[in-house]
Order: sequence, then C-alpha cells, then structure tokens
Amino acid sequence: MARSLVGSSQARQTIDERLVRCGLDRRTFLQFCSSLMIAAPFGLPITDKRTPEEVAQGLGKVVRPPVIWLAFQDCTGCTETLLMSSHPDLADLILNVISLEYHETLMAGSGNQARQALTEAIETHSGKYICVVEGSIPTKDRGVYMKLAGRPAFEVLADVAGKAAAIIAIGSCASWGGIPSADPDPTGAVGVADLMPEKRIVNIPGCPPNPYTLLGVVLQYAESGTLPELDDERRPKFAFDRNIHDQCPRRAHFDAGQFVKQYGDYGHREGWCLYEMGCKGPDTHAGCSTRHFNEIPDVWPIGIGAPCIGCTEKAVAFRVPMFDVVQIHTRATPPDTYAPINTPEGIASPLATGLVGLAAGAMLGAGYVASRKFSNVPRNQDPPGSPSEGDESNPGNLGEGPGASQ
Ligand code: FSX
Ligand code: SF4
Ligand code: F3S
Repeated sequence: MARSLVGSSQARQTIDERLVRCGLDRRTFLQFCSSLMIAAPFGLPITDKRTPEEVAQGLGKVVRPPVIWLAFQDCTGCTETLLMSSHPDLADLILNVISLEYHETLMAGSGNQARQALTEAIETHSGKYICVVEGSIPTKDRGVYMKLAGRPAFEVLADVAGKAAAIIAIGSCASWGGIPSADPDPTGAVGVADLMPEKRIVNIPGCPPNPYTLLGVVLQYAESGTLPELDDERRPKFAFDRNIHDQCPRRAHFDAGQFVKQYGDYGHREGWCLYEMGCKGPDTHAGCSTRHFNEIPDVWPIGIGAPCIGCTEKAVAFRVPMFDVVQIHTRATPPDTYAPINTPEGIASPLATGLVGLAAGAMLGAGYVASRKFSNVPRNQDPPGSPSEGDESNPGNLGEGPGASQ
C-alpha cells in the first residue's frame, strides 16, 4: 500500500497524543525541543524566551501538521538531513511530530499507488497542509526533463502548492535552482518562487539545509498559523541572520593572517582559516557555525576542514567558482586592519624600510636608556650568559643595547 507513512485518521492527533501512542519518551522530546531552541534562539515565537520544558508543553498541544513533500531535481540530501540524526530515537520522533502524508522517497508504493496517495492526501487536507518542495523544477522544453505520472514537474507543483496552506522550499535547489541550475543549466532549472512569485513561500536554502530550521517553520505554522519573518531572499530571519565568518571558530586565524595554503598542509592540520582555499564564509548567511548538523559537535563544512561554498546564498554557491577568493567587505564586520593576505615576498618599500629603521633605532635608544637607568651592574661585570661587549664572534651581541646588560 502506498500510504506507508501516516494514515489520515491519525493526522489530527496532537503531538503529545502521538508521542504517548508511539511510546516515545519525554526525554527524547525534550532533547528535540532543546535542538529546536539552538536552531532558533531568537525570533521564532515557539522557542523565544522559553525553557525546553515550556517549548515541550506548548508543542505538545499542537495538532500534528499534515505535510505533503514533493521531490523534483534533487539529490535527496534534504530528506537525508531530516532523517540522519545521530540519535535514531530523534529521527523517529521527527517523523511523529509532523504528519508526513506523502513523500515519494520514503513511501513504499510507486506508480498508480503513489499517484492515488497524492490525490487522496490533497483532497483530505486541502487548504490545511504544508507543501514542502525539495529539488529544482525544470522549465526548458516545456518541462520534458522531469515528468511525474506523465505530467511535467511544474504542473504537479502548481496543483499541490495551489491547495496548500503554506509552501516551504527546502534546500538551495528548491529555493532558486541550486546545482541543476549551474551553468550551462541544461534543464532550465528554477526554484519554487520563480514559478509562483506572488505566493508567500519560505525558502530554506542550504545544500543540504539544517533540518531544525524546517521543523521550526513547520511547527510555528502549526501552532499559530503564522510564518516567521523573512529576509529579502524569503529566508526565515531567525536562521539566516548570521554571517558564517562573524562566528567562525577559525576567525582568530583569519585575523592573525594564518591561512591554509593547500589541503593537508601544516595550517590545515592545525585548523587555520580556509579563506585562501576559497571559503565563502564572509559572504554567507547561515547558522552553521553555531548550529552543527546531526547533533554532532563540529559537523559542518568548516568544522571538518572544508571551505564554506556559500550554499545558502543565491549569488554564491554554484555561481562563483569554488576556489575563487571572495572580497572582504563591510558585511564581514572586519577589524580596522586585516593581516596581510598574499603578501608578495622579498619586496619592501623604501618608506617602510625607513619607518622600520626609525622604530628599531628608537627601540634601541630606549633600551639603552633603560639599561643605564635600571642596571647598576658595571659593563665589565655583565651577568653570565649575556653577550659580552665587543665579542664579534657572538652574533647575538647587541653591544650596549638591551641585551647587553639585562
Ligand atoms: Fe539540492 Fe536537496 Fe543540495 Fe541535495 O535534495 S539542496 S542538491 S544537498 O539536497 O535539493
Ligand atoms: Fe572561517 Fe572561512 Fe571566515 Fe576563515 S574565511 S574565518 S574559515 S568563515
Ligand atoms: Fe553551506 Fe557554508 Fe553552511 S557551504 S552548510 S552555508 S558552512
């Protein structure tokens, strides 16, 4: 039977009722609520200024939202990210918190059974379900590059999204084309909002995106019938208000001018900054640097030593070559001056040399004065180990400078 997921009779259960029915323990639910709070520390009413217990209490009363999940040109990474929790109980819980009415990849049925399941899910929950779209939609040559039950993907999308209460485009592909739209874009791949710009669509880009961002949006909608505040790219602000570079654990290395030059070199092994390897963190808004994947610390691109490719940015990922270095500009909240990057070797301007000479002279002079002031030791009785005056064989001999009498 195609409807291997959740039957419609169970779809109107509250989350609490469902948890009891499935024997899922409260502790796992609290863990889920904590993860939701980490993903949405501010700006999402269901988690804002609440403790995990309060979040659990509020969500427990929510009727499980029916979700119809469409998959178009994608790699299924968005589904994987939702299900690949490091705790199997948590993955199980996620599938019980929402009521997944239709999901081609996860359901057992195919062909006619799948088509019937979709029709039934739309009829049963018309105007009440959340339509989640994964993958881009091909538009070239009248959509011939992807058909479902003989219909082009854009027609299926129009049908399903047209009767939905809310539409969420998950992943960069569904948000604006993603990988399939990269040059030369053979299928004319676009995102959901490109096809229905008048609709209120929430984009949750990322390749793949953080699953808790999706769950936060879905559960907020289920609790209050509202969608979170969006930015200019239709991304929920609570999840995309941060710049990767501003909160990157490697930022100190960036500021110190310590850059990985090639994979496996000393800097790479030491966890230095990946800017010169093409890291797009300074141009990218996403919460990855503080909200890691699969509930495992450090599981995110930069955490495992790969540069950020800017997968949440429409103009960056799959548009800008992977190893191109981004310009540092005001978005990156830079310090007043940056450590030099790609400084040419062996070139020193006369002005710089002069300034260094002056500074060195001043230091030596100051050191000399200090040595006269603080040292009562006669010059012919320097402490053992100090370079002796006039010892030209000793390259460390600083004569009457600071090293001479300290
Ligand atoms: Fe796209 Fe989803 Fe990238 Fe994949 O399926 S956002 S290719 S990781 O995951 O659509
Ligand atoms: Fe982190 Fe990339 Fe910024 Fe370096 S350039 S600090 S690796 S975000
Ligand atoms: Fe994507 Fe960069 Fe995060 S590549 S997953 S936005 S670190």
